[in-house]
Amino acid sequence: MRFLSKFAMLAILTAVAPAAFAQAGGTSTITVEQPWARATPAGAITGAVYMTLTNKTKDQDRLTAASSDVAAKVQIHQMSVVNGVMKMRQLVDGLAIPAGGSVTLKPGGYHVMLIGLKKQLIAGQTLPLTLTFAKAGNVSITVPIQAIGATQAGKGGMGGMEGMQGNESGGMGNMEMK
Ligand SMILES: [Cu+2]
Repeated sequence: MRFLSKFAMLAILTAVAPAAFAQAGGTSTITVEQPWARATPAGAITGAVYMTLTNKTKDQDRLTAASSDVAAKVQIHQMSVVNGVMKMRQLVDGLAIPAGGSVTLKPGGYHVMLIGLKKQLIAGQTLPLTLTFAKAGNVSITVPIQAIGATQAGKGGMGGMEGMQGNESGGMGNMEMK
């Protein structure tokens, strides 16, 4: 009986939470803070979106997919330095958000990759993004676009050389896709 009631409760939470509480910026269980995207040079075919995801539940959740009107395809990526070379790979199993914890997507690390951009990402504009979580369901957000050199939300321009050295926005530079 205990098992049954626990299961029933979980089923109700799972069914109700995303629909009832979904709003820009998160659900009752997941919040999305400080989302931002990097502006892209004209003609760029890829872009990147960053944010902080916080899981307010006692169970791990997982960002499993994303989509946006501005890109043909959206993937969850991780960038890291392997033998001195920046490499980027798709997280095919998604990105785990620990119970009661946060994960920050930022330049040089995790990011949501926009592939096959349908329009240039221009600083000062926004783009729509829908994130899909294994447990929390879909979260649709509006992402502000920051200047190309930006390195964090709200700080435009003058982000140093990072923007020019083959990062996940703009040109693919010296990165290798796995
Ligand atoms: Cu990427």
